[in-house]
Amino acid sequence: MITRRNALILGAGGLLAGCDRFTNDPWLLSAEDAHRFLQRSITGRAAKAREFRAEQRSPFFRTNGTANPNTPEYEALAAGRFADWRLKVDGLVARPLSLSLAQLQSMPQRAQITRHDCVEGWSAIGKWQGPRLETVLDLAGMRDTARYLVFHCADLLGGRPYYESIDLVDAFHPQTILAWALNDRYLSVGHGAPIRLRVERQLGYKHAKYVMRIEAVASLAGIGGGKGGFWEDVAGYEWYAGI
Ligand SMILES: Nc1nc2c(c(=O)[nH]1)N[C@H]1C(S)=C(S)[C@@H](COP(=O)(O)O)O[C@H]1N2
Ligand SMILES: [Mo]
Repeated sequence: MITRRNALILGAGGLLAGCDRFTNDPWLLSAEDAHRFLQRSITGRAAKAREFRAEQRSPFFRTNGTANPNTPEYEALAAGRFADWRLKVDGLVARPLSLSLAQLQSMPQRAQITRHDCVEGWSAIGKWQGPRLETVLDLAGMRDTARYLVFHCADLLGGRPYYESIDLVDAFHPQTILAWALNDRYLSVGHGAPIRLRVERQLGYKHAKYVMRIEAVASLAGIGGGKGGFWEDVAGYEWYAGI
């Protein structure tokens, strides 16, 4: 997995070579992407990602990265259909939380049909459902010093814990949800059961699967390799992976 990505990044002669849709220069964009670029500069980060109709969903939604964390702890949780799984919310919050899947499911829910764009060059459209991250953060109460949220995952990739982080603009964005369902079914293990982050304005690697803990922090410096995410640390991917 890492070897394939390394080959892609190092061997292909530069980061994202050939993927002109990721450039920041509007003159190099296709008409559709140029329009989106201009729209984005007018509406800013509060703009919503495009949503689709039910019949536009992809017949097959592939998995990528870890398809099963395969640790004894995760196996035990999965064997019990995640009844004993708890989402920890801690760090710079007024009230640290430990939430069951049932509690997350009993909160107000948001469903959205969006397109997942992986940096490796594939996309898929699916319907995601779960509570808004904002609902959970309001329960915990963010302290004034919190600037980022770190998503700690159950899996290791190449021996390193997968993690990701976002800032508070994306944390409170209306389409940022903790999804437990894909296409009206419980998430499969491959797609990140029991919950995965959906942060629709950013590329696929930001959408942490197997989330175990959400930590509110003032700085990303002390976490992992310090660059705010697994791929940011190991391959120099952008921390803000906007699309
Ligand atoms: N915990 C964890 N989250 C992860 C990954 C991973 O390997 N581990 N891979 C990322 C990447 S690169 C992508 S494209 C998506 C893939 O999500 P999917 O398997 O549901 O298609 O998950 C992201 N989140
Ligand atoms: Mo990806």
